[in-house]
Amino acid sequence: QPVQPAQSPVTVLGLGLMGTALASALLKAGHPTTVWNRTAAKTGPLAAQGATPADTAADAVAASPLIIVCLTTNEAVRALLAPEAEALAGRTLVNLTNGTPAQARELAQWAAAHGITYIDGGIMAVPQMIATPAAYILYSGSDEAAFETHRPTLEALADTKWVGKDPGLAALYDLSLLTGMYGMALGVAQAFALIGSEGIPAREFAPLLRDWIVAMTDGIVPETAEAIDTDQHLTDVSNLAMNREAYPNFIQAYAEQGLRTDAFEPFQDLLDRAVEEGHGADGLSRLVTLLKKS
Ligand code: FVH
Repeated sequence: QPVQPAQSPVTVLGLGLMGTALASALLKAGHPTTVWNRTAAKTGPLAAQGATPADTAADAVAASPLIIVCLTTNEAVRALLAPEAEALAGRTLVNLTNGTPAQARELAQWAAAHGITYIDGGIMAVPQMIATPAAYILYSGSDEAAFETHRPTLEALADTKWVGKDPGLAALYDLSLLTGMYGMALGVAQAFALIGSEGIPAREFAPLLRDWIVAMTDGIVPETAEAIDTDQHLTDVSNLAMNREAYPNFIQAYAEQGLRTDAFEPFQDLLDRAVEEGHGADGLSRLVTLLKKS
């Protein structure tokens, strides 16, 4: 049976920007919330909201059946929790620290060896979005029933999306989504740098850029997915041979306008390789296969 949110105690380890937002959301949802942070002063504002600060990580772990950890890195998580394995046994550990699939799998193995239920998570939100409808958190782990037990509590943080029983999957989804974001952020930065090279105000250009990116995303994402899943990359829209010929204009324009070109040069290499390997008639979806190492 799912644990009733208002009755379920939770511990939050790590009170950085994100951990503080998580603990605050749990408190607002009525959970008795125990908090611990390496730098103890950060517990103050949460204590004022009703949280119970713990003197040690061990005390914090002992306070709740559900432990949420959100530190800078998984290396820090390992270092913090290794001495607490015995205290964690029989409890559910939800790790919302950003990391790789391999790190999540390794932590899950460590947890299983110590009788700890491990759920990995990827937060698709910034701290200010926590507990708003725009936020969601991806979860994965071998014990789906444990996730279901704690889901009502975790829903206080953000919408929950279960992605599978392999503990590495949440990190895989998380990093894949963030990869799309970083690629877009780089494109947005270069676009503003280019338009700004002639003194055009960013605010004037922003609506055009936004609408263009939204329209392109709406087309490219589903079309690329279809092409990958059917292994049909031929296109009558914008093929790689054409893009290869057009792309030098971009690099040249960046240089002429006084911008750095290095962030965008690798794309030319990719286009060249695609055409040289005989994929000139294919669309941009073909690049996915060229990004694989072998
Ligand atoms: N902030 C964000 O927008 C993103 C959104 C998506 C998810 N990320 C990930 O969340 C993890 C934590 O991020 P954060 O924003 O809370 O980060 P900081 O504010 O820098 O706080 C870091 C906390 O980690 C503690 N800590 C670091 N190293 C150790 C350690 N060796 N032992 C114990 N605690 C450690 C740190 O403690 P202190 O410096 O205050 O003593 C903070 O509590 C992260 O994976 C993001 O990628 C956030």
